[in-house]
Amino acid sequence: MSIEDPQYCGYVALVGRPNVGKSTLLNNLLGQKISITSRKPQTTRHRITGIDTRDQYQSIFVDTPGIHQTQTNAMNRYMNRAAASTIADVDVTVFIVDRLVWNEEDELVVKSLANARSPIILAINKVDRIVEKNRLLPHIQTLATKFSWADILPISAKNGYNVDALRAAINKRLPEKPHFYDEDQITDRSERFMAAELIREKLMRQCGDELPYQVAVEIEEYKLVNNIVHIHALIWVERDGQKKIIIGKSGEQIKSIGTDARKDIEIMTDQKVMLKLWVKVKSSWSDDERMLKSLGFEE
Ligand SMILES: Nc1nc2c(ncn2[C@@H]2O[C@H](COP(=O)(O)OP(=O)(O)OP(=O)(O)O)[C@@H](O)[C@H]2O)c(=O)[nH]1
Ligand SMILES: [Mg+2]
Repeated sequence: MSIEDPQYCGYVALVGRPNVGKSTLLNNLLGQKISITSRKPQTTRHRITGIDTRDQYQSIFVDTPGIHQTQTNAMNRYMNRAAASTIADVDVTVFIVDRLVWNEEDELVVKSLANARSPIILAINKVDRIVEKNRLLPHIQTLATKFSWADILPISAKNGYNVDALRAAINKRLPEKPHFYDEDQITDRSERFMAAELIREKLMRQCGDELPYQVAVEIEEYKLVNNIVHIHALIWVERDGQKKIIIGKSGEQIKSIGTDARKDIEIMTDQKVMLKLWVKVKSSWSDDERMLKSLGFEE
C-alpha cells in the first residue's frame, strides 16, 4: 500500500434478534474470538467492538445485544438501548436472520432500522443447517419485499460460507476516511472485561438451561505478578438455588467452569493465569440500576 492510496474506514453494526449468530459472525470476520457465544439467547449484553484492518479497508464492527420484545428488567432495557443507539451511529448495518425463519422479533428489528441512515445488508445466517435448500431462493424473494436492502447474502458464520462476499459488500460501502485505529488493534475492550466475558460464556454454556439469565461476573482483582495473571472474580446470582447449580455437587461444576475459562484467558493474554471464582447472591441485581452501573452497564 502506498501513501497515496485512499483509505476507507467506518463503523459496521451487527444487529438482529437474539441467537441468530451475530457474535459468531463477528468472530469469523475477525478470525479471532472477541465476542462470547452460546446456544442460549441473550448471550451478548454489551456493545463489543472488533476492528478488522485489511489493506485500505478498516471496518470497526460493533456486535450488539439481540433486540428482544420482553423488557422485564433494567438490564434488558439497557440491552435494547445499546443495540438501538448503535444503529443510529454507524456507516453500514448488517441485519442478521436465522435460516428460513422470519418472526415478530425480526419485524421489531426492522422497525428499529427505519431511522437508520446507513445502507442495510441482509445476511441470512446458518444456511449450513437448512435441510430443504430449495426453499432458500423463494425465502430470499419474500424477504426482498420487506425493506430496501443494500444487498442480500446467504451466509454461514460458523463455517465461513460467503463471509468474504459479505466483507466485500461491506467494504464497498465504507466512507473514504483515514483509519481510526492502528492496524494491529483488534478491540477497544480491556483484557479485564474480556476475562469477565469468558467466565460468563462458560457459565452460559455449562450450566445449560437450568441457569437463568440473572448471572453476572465482576472482576475484583486482575494483576500480573511474576509473569502470572492473578484474577479474582465474583459470580453474582439472584437466588440460593442458582448458587447451588453453579457450585455443583462437591464443587465440581464451578471447578470445571474455572478450568475452561482459565484456558481461554491464557490464550487471550498469552500468559499463565491463576483464576479464583466466588459465587455471591444478591436478589434482583439485574433490576438494580446502581448494581448494573458497577457491573459496567453504562451508556
Ligand atoms: N449451524 C450454525 N450455527 C451457528 C451459525 N452461526 C451461529 N451459530 C450458533 O448459533 C448460536 C448462537 O450464536 P451467537 O453468535 O451467540 O448468536 P447471537 O446472535 O450473538 O446471540 P445473542 O448475543 O444472544 O443475541 C450458537 O450456538 C452458535 O454456534 C451458523 O452459521 N451455523
Ligand atoms: Mg451475541
